[in-house]
Amino acid sequence: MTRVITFGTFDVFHVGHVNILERAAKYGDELIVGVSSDKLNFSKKNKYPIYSQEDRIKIIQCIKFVKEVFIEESLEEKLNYIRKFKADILVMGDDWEGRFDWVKDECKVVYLPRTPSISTTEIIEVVRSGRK
Ligand code: C2G
Repeated sequence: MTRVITFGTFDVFHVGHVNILERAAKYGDELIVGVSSDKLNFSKKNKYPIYSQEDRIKIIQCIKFVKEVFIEESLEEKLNYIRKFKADILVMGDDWEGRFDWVKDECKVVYLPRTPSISTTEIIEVVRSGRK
């Protein structure tokens, strides 16, 4: 049984998020997802996500290739989450390339290319500007 873990905010959920979850799931038998808390987002980006953490968790729980979802409270807790959920592989998008190599003693780390041309930030900009 191979367990895969990944992390993200998954705000304004879009196909780039589906793609990374789908590809991550293929690395093992079970995919566990850490959804970053509203507080963690505020500390990282100085703003809160558009969707609340409860709604973001609910969306991820509905994805058919996701086995388990939990709240990620801190980036530094990664190793503890990996141990707690007995993950064998950590998968992240390549915008995080190298950033989590420090857990490599505990589990394999894989960075996957992001889906091009879509991001939460861009969707928010388009909606705010009323651009068509
Ligand atoms: N992603 C992707 N393609 C996109 C957009 C996002 O593959 N076009 C991936 C990211 O690389 C990431 C995941 O989707 O692996 C979630 O992205 P975000 O919601 O932006 O997550 P982030 O705020 O980077 O939080 O501990 C790490 C953090 O919790 C990650």
